[in-house]
Amino acid sequence: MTKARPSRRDLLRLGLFGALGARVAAAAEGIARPEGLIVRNARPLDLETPGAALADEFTRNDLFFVRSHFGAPLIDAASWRLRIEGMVEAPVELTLAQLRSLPRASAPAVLQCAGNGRALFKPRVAGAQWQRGAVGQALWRGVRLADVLAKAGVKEGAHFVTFIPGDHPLAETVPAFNRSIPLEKARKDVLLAWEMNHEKLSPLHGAPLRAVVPGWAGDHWVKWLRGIRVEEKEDPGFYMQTGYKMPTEPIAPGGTPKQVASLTAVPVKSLIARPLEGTVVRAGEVVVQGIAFSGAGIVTRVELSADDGATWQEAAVSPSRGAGSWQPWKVRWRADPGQYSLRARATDSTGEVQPAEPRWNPGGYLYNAWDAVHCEVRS
Ligand SMILES: Nc1nc2c(c(=O)[nH]1)N[C@H]1C(S)=C(S)[C@@H](COP(=O)(O)O)O[C@H]1N2
Ligand SMILES: [Mo]
Repeated sequence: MTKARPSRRDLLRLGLFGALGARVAAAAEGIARPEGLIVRNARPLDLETPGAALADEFTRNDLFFVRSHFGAPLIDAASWRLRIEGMVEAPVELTLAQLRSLPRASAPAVLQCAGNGRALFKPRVAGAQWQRGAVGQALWRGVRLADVLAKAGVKEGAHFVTFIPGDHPLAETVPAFNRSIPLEKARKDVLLAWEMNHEKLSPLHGAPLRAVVPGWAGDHWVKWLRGIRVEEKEDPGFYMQTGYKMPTEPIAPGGTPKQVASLTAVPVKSLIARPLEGTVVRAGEVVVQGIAFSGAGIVTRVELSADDGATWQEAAVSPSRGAGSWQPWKVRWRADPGQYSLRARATDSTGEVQPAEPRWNPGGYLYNAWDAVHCEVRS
């Protein structure tokens, strides 16, 4: 049977529905799915960056991991507004053009999903089974949240800002992805970005505007922003009160925490980008390289072990490009023929060292045990 007129569903698929009005919810099916990414979930769309892309200082936009709870909404940028409300002197609504008239700001920053590495926890933890690639670095460009807040004037007694998202839960009983950060962090280095690696932000990554929260896990980087609410307390909804919590004390794998706290900065972590997992390399001098980052400071040291941590070799680490960015590292490894498990561990400026074992937690968050890549060396 042929249909005379396209249905709403057809329009969504063609990506045309956004033109019919602002704030229209749509499934991600209306937006072309980038190729070359590993599909961890089809609905909602969770796509992982392949290991090979971790060798780039800036992750290509088309290889940048995607995580969304409800799918990307299609938003008409022309009628879109950002509303600043709550504990402010005067609520304001800003168009993209008005935002662009503020002083521009940009920053290289690592976006890592809180659940990156979840698949590596034992016992297994429920949730998207990310391995190593729910992470990437981009050059983000937009305006400082501090400047936007100043436009509305923050009132005395405010302590948090809540990002109000434009994506829609699939059922009314499902809470929206409201996320709060302390006002102090909001004013320090948070950006509202419309550009990623010199390209217009794509619908999957939060167009027209997203939060960039350097050093903090991806759950704070709210996409498809529609409002900023200044508040005394953090948002009372599910995603602040129940989701994204970590035990305050270490617990045994499989255990139940006594007390939990909200996630903030990502702990120090290094990843090996070359050689690639499962490859064969030539004996002799092998270049091992990767990236390392820490939300708490800068990376001061990266070491490589080819004998499960018995001995370590110092890598050359590139200087930091700023808070929340990642630092490439490289080391020449003298390799004899054999099977190897290469391990990397980083240390940051606060003295934190990547641990041998992950800190198991029921959400499977913030995995940062020594990275591992297996390779065979042949003469
Ligand atoms: N509005 C909205 N923002 C969101 C999410 C979401 O589901 N809805 N997911 C968050 C999570 S958990 C992560 S890890 C990052 C992923 O950003 P990316 O898809 O650009 O990589 O977006 C965050 N921002
Ligand atoms: Mo995430």
